[in-house]
Amino acid sequence: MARSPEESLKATLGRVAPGTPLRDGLERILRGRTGALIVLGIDRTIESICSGGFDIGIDFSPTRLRELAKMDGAIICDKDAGNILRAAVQLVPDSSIETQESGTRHRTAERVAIQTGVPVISVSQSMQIIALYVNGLRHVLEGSEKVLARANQALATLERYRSRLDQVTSSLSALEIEAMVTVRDVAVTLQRQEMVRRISEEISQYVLELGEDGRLLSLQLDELTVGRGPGSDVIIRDYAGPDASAADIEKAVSALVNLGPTELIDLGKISGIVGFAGGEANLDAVVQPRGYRLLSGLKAVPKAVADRLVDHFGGLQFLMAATIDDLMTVDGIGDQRARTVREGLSRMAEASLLD
Ligand code: 3AT
Ligand code: 3AT
Ligand code: MN
Repeated sequence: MARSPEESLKATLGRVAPGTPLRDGLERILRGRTGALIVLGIDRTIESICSGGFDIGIDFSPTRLRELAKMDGAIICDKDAGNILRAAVQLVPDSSIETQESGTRHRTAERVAIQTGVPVISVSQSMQIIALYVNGLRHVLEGSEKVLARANQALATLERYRSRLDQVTSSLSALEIEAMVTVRDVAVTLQRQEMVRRISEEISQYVLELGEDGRLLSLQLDELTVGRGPGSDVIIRDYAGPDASAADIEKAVSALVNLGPTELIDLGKISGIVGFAGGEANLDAVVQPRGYRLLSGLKAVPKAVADRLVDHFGGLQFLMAATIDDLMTVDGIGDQRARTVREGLSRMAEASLLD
């Protein structure tokens, strides 16, 4: 399973988070002003670029790491920094790999990370910073106060985005029941979904990065993400048309996720991802949902049954109009379930009238 550089960076951030022995060791090195070059993992490629040094093979401890960092050269740990395997190693990565860094320690760190895919940590003696190199990414570790300040700002943003998302989502539900949804309503809801997803993602990275200093933040994030309801995939499925396959939906979701920040403002672009033609000019066209999202709100209706209902009736409007007898003609819908669906849909219709 190949991970993206961003995912590998996140995993590494977790390993060096405050509260871990590795972070403790790195802080000690920083305070001792010796600097260090630490490789997190060993494989064939790493072996092949190691020269000199000596085998150690002891349990990891912060003080051991700090003592070994007094020597020149790199320290090799295993992937989870449970053991220190080697020290005083000269690393000889491929010198044709481009690097933006200047000092030999940092040039080496960047090249080794790119060449091997194994995370490398540098503690700079001259600049007093700890940096992670993961594939082509570089991330400077900051103190928890700084990260928390940024995280709290993001949290306030999430709070605003979340309340706006709740607004557009309940308005979409009401419009769906009244059969008055426009392409714009769908695009705006997806846009808001994605904005909330992005900022939540950013905060969960801070949570990882903060380790034991991020517990409160993690609770706050949980609180702001509960009850978010179905994701973008369900909305897209509602509007992508009956011929869209699961793979099509997946592709659309990843297109949404990969939109640049300015593209995400463009509702025409988002409507195109769902499969609506005409872009910007077509935003006021009225469209009908299949009904997956609203049905997913009925706890007593399993997904497979909801799928069959939508397949059978072809759209939310027909479902809303269906009698209990109509509903019972669908496979897997008995008397009991038909009533539950009927009542559920009626309740939603009433709720939308009250809004
Ligand atoms: P000292 O006795 O400490 O001066 P050393 O052999 O222990 O020498 P270090 O590993 O302490 O060497 O490295 C000291 C500096 O030498 C670090 C770097 O700026 C420079 N240096 C080492 N290897 C190279 C290299 N291959 N190319 C350019 N500069 C290098
Ligand atoms: P500082 O910011 O000064 O800590 P730097 O990138 O300027 O880092 P230097 O050239 O000053 O790096 O080298 C500092 C030490 O880094 C010297 C040596 O212990 C270690 N180092 C540098 N290159 C390698 C390498 N290829 N393998 C192992 N250790 C290295
Ligand atoms: Mn230097």
